Amino acid sequence: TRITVLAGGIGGARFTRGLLHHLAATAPDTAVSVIVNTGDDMWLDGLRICPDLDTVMYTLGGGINEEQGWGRPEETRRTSAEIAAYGRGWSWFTLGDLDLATHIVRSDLLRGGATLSEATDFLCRRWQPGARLLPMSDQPVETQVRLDAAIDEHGAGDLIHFEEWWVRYRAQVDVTEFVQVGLEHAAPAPGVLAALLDADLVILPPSNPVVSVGTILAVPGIRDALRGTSAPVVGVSPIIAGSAVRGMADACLRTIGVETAAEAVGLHYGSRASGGVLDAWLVDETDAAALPALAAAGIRSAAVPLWMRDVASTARIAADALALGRSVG
Ligand code: GDP
Ligand code: FO1
Ligand code: CA
Repeated sequence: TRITVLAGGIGGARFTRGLLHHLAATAPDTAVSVIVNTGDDMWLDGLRICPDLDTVMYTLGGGINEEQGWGRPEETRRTSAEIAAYGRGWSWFTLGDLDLATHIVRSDLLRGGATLSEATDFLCRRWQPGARLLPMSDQPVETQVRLDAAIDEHGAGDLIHFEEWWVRYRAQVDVTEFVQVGLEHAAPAPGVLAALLDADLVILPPSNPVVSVGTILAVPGIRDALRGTSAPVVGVSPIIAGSAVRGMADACLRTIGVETAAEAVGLHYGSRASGGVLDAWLVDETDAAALPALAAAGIRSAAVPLWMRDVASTARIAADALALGRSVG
């Protein structure tokens, strides 16, 4: 059996860890591929940083800083502080000293001519994540946000990197749009389309629907492959009881005019029968009132607990997503 997941950072990584845990106990010969958002990637201090790829790799490989959700446990910020002392880098974006080794190795490989897919495979040889990690594209695609008003050294209407808006401004300043710079030169990375077309089940985990899954779907060819696959496509809501749970996804949804609600996000993805990408949508038990509207839109749904409290509770969510997938497939 082949299962493919479209993931951002923390939400996608934690869901996939639960999925692998569930599969290890029930269907150990299942092959899982994870197509990962690379729109958050950037060059910083001469290094290629891939936040979502690294979060997925460390989470699945047992090397994640659990409290923080990204980076490695017990890192020091000494190197970051030294770079800041030179007045270089982004003082508000910290690269831990252990994480820096990953960026150094990846950047070395890229400068030597490797593709991002090849560099990712190389890093995964150490971390053994238990799933195949596929960057959405080997070409750089950068998510930028357009500022509504001037702030610091930026003017109204300027585009800044998504991570600057997210980390420096905590998504607390208004933006008018998200722009994926480089999309027109981007193609799905090797293996991405096959992972969608040859899958037995495709899962949209509880990742940010705008800047994680939305960015992956924007890569030319990916949305069509998802719409065209014979596999059922099941989504898991990243919104519980009108809240984005962890992080500021509500600010992203507001910007694109979608309410922060499980029902609204499900309808935003839409049913495959009517131009969207979903066959089924798993919502939290507290969002059961969304079921009739989803059914009316042609999306099969079910309401179960969706808090990823630990690996065991997350494995249960993955089992429920698989069951919902089987019910449409
Ligand atoms: P990022 O790249 O680190 O922001 O990670 P993702 O895009 O993969 O996922 C972030 C999203 O995960 C957040 O916006 C939340 O909506 C969602 N999320 C986080 N924790 C939970 C949880 O316990 N349950 C559910 N259902 N969603 C969650
Ligand atoms: N998130 C922060 O809030 N502050 C940071 O300083 C920060 C550094 C960082 C370094 C490497 C990495 O892989 C991730 C990092 N993150 C940091 C997390 C992160 O980039 C974002 O939370 C997500 O990409 C948002 O989608
Ligand atoms: Ca991210």
